[in-house]
Amino acid sequence: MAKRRLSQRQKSRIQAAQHEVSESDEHEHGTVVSHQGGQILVELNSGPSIGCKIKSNLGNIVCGDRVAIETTANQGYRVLAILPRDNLLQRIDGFAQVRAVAANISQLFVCLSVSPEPNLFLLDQYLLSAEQQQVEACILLNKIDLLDDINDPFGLAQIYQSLGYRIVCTSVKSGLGMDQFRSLLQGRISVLSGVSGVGKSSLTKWLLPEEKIKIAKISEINEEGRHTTRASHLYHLPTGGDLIDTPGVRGFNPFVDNERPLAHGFREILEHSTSCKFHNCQHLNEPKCAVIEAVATGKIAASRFQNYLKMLN
Ligand SMILES: Nc1nc2c(ncn2[C@@H]2O[C@H](COP(=O)(O)OP(=O)(O)OP(=O)(O)O)[C@@H](O)[C@H]2O)c(=O)[nH]1
Ligand SMILES: [Mg+2]
Ligand SMILES: [Zn+2]
Repeated sequence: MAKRRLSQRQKSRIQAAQHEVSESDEHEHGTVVSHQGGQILVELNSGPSIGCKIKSNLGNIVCGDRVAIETTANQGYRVLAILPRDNLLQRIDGFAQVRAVAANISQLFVCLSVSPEPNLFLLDQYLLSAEQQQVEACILLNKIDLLDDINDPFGLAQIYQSLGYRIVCTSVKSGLGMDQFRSLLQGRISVLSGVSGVGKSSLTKWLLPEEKIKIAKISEINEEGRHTTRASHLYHLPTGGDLIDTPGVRGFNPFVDNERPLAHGFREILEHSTSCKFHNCQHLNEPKCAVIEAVATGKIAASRFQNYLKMLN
């Protein structure tokens, strides 16, 4: 208990110090455009990009973070503080540690592809994160050149369009849907996320042919990507807007804000839950549960409800 109190106190002290730095005019400000190992690349508001070290105790720093910088004694640069964030996408890694994915974003593209095939549980995990952080989410299905029939592939439109999510189908190969994709990026800070091999870097490279961006074939044995992109990178687009390409994930275990019920990450469950008998209904097996009723009558897609239950566990 004593240990926890101390660490809380330390935390507030660090936050107060950071707040002081971010309010002061003494330090230059910039945006993190990449982070690899202990080094981050910061684009200063005054123009140039500089490599920076990070002051200890700052916690996770990610692409999109706005930071305050100081010059060190040996003419290097160091991040002193992270400026207040509009939002922060976070996941829990395999070691139960909270990992930041990107900060201050306006749009999350959950990237799926024809091969590897879409994983709807992963999609719902991303959508939950976006709902919790109040970030607009868009579902992108890439590699549609591999499909014979492009009429509602994988039944995505049937489930997700009616919930109000935009679905964009693209092919980097044939160019289909790419103009729509580009127009959605204008004036926004967008993130491309999803499993390895769906084509996140290919989409980025299509927009920025001059950039050195690594792309690699998926494995012929298991049709999985090869985790080609190792670190996130924020790019400025010539047509306006910024785009963050991220490394492919195996899974995305979202960091859930315990203050809010999980149903807040599922639009239709949240909507129906207002008619449940109990205000704290978890929609498991409570009597007069409007959510369970809506699943039974097909108003809520069974896969969405299954994924909700899976996450609740
Ligand atoms: N047929 C087809 N293949 C594509 C398309 N887009 C990308 N690919 C291929 O998919 C493979 C993986 O592409 P990447 O862009 O490296 O995938 P990624 O999502 O960035 O993968 P990670 O960096 O590992 O997360 C490459 O062989 C690409 O050429 C497409 O629209 N159609
Ligand atoms: Mg990549
Ligand atoms: Zn209920």
